[in-house]
Amino acid sequence: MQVKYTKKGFFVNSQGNLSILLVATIILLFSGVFGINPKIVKASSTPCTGSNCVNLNSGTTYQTMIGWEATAQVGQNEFPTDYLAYKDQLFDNAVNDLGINSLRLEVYSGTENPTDYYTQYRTGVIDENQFYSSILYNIVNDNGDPNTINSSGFQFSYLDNQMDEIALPMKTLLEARGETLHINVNYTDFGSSAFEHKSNPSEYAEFVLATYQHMQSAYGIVPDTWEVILEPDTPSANWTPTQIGQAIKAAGDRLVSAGFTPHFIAPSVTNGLEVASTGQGGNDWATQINAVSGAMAYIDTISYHRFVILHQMILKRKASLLSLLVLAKKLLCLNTLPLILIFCREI
Ligand SMILES: [Ca+2]
Ligand SMILES: [Ca+2]
Repeated sequence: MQVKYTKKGFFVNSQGNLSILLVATIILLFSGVFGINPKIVKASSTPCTGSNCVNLNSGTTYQTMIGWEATAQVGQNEFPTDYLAYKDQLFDNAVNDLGINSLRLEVYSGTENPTDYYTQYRTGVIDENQFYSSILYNIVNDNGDPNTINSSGFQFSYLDNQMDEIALPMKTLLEARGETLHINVNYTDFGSSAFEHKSNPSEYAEFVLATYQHMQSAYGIVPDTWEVILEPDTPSANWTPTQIGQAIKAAGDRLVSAGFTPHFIAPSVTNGLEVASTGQGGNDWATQINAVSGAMAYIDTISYHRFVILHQMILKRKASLLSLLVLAKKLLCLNTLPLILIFCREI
């Protein structure tokens, strides 16, 4: 596999930069894990004209990337023995070669449950299908009072696994480079249950606070950012923009009352065209969230997923999106390839 690029010629944009990173990701996977050694070829004088070329113009700047994020999964659940053989090399490549400096740690909605099903899964009491099919998003309320946390009603073993197995090793590697690890905790809810956080903003707020307090007591670390709900526009998640806004307002207020500083990310929809008034996609998530009084003040980053290609939106910035970005501060986008997710953080 080869990548060719020149210092002069066409232009550089986020798509071009991403192409380099994603190809580099493939190199990571197939050279670090499987022993293949592809080469990156840099042609400095003659613009590359092939269909697989990326030409850079260092005189033109578009977005400023402030970080690269990956999901905190390296096969530790599916291959609990095998992954031990490659994890150190993988972390080293991710930090020192790719430049990954942010992790998305997922906390599933069924974390609020009196039973620790993740530990049952990892110890063989239940199998993978049982864990992922019906248990993951089955929320059982800790008690009848959203203002009183019953700690035995929350099971953070999966979050702890991501911290222990991935975040802490990468944090150490980044600090050795003089950098810091950004921890983005992402609430996931791809299933329905009799009790729902999305229908009870004060209960969602309790869940967020319980997670912050657990991480603080267990690791002395709190989330740098909290991604409110992953892909709410999917049929299995099925959150509305108003529900997200109400959850943000309640959780933000609750965190502030407890002495934390909220930095929320939303709406994390699968179709970026629905983020703002683009005239496509049929929804207007960020604008409707903004309509909930007090919600936008807690949003640090507007997010979307690039399952729908957004060249026009990315390069030219729709005016409505621009106005929201002024209210928020950053943009988080997700790009996908089979096997791996890469996120870009930009100002
Ligand atoms: Ca509760
Ligand atoms: Ca409670």
